[in-house]
Amino acid sequence: MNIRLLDFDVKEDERGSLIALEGTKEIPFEIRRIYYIFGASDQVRRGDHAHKELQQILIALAGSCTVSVTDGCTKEEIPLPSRTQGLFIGRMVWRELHDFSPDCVLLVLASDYYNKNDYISSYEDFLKMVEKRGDHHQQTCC
Ligand code: T46
Repeated sequence: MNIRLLDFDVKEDERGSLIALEGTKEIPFEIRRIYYIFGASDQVRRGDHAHKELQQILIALAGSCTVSVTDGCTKEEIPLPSRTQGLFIGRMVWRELHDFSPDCVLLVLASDYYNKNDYISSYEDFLKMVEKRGDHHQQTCC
């Protein structure tokens, strides 16, 4: 699946800690947009869509949440409890965000500007597009 967990380098000294992220270096794309999500309760689910082209990195700066991802075949549930890690989500991955802790602040670095046309909001349409594009190999699929 087009996802991976990135471990960030933490600069630590007696004054505290610092993480620096640069586009095309620690972040595998040019950063065109930043947004953050907060005030979500453990009852809500966010996301519920895939992106045709957008690539993103999700970082739980405070608190925690869980991200469920699927490419239409394999499924994974990834807890995001640490501000020293970022979850890269590439193209054509269906994501759902849930189990937000009350203090969760989720920072998202995105490879492009906001574009409604890049969203796939119907899971059925997503599956059709995955098949059409031949995005995964037959043998890995159920
Ligand atoms: C994703 C997950 C992790 C904007 O105006 N500009 C923006 O850049 C974004 C991301 C959203 N919006 C507006 C669109 C909606 O009226 O903010 C409102 C809430 O957005 P949405 O329902 O898409 O939020 P989530 O949390 O379901 O999804 C967002 C991103 O849209 C999505 O790309 O991967 O966070």
